[in-house]
Amino acid sequence: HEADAYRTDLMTITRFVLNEQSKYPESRGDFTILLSNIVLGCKFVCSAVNKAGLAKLIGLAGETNIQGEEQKKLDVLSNDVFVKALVSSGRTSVLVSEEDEEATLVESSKRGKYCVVFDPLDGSSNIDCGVSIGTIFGIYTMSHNDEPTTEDVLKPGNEMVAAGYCMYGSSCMLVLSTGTGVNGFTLDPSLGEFILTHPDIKIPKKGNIYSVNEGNAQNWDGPTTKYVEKCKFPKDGSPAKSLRYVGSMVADVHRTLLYGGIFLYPADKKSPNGKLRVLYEVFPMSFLMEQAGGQAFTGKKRALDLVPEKIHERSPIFLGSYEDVEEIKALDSPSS
Ligand code: AHM
Ligand code: MG
Repeated sequence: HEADAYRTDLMTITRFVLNEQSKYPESRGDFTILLSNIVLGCKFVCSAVNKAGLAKLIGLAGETNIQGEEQKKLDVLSNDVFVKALVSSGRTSVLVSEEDEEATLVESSKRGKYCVVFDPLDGSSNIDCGVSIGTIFGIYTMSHNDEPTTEDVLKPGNEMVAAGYCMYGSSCMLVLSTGTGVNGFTLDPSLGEFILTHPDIKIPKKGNIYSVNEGNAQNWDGPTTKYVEKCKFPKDGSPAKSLRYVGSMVADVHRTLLYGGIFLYPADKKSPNGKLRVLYEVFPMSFLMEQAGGQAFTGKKRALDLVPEKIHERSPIFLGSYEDVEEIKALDSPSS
């Protein structure tokens, strides 16, 4: 038998989602249209990120461009692309972006039944040195047909209908859950299509990696300190865990999802609510973790049960392999 040089049955992300939606007779393809606009945003950002270093080299990203206009920074540019793609999809009513202080309430002629919360380009400290960064998104449905308001997205994460992220790394990968498991798609740059490469991702029950900014250790609370100490000096004869920390949530969570282990951004004396944002960082990643068989905990409760009061609210987060998070829960409230 000759090994096939080319796979001939390509499961693109669009085909995959269409298949999934066809299980619901009431589905009218709205979600597929919404998702294809998110995918468009991801492809744009991927291409911009790949050219970022080069653009500088050939003088495209100086202070001003040839037309004398100021060049937008990559995160601002990414935000503009996502907002425009989502509004023009005609399927959204409320958008919340990390880049915009206020929620975007979509004008009536372009409204649809979804609300999207997103961080268009997360991992800002890694942009200029070419280390992996990503886009994170979560999707809610509108629960009424009246005027949309910011309150329409101030809902617990367990009400999200879908969540995902796109990682701009050594390859460009989109990981998605619509509430029935987690699937990973890799961008084939020559086709410009995301192809299913990681069907039904399950996180290992237990891992041997912990991921945290240990530079903050002097400000941690007792339980967080105790847990990390246990990772390094286990007393039960188990091997010490390895430390991996990129400083891009998407990269750190992606590795945790595939290899197992735990990612934590705890509260500390300086940031009593941690650093990461509930709506578009903590919720989507927690949704994916649970869908992959892991857990996500705030230090006090299940992360998806949080009810945000403000769109840019923060929360401590401990997420990853089921058993590793179980250990954190056993140390009473790490972040209280
Ligand atoms: P950003 O939205 O400004 O990029 O910050 C979020 C990022 C996450 O990707 C990452 O997990 C975290 O900040 C790292 O923070 P720190 O540098 O404090 O370790
Ligand atoms: Mg961010």
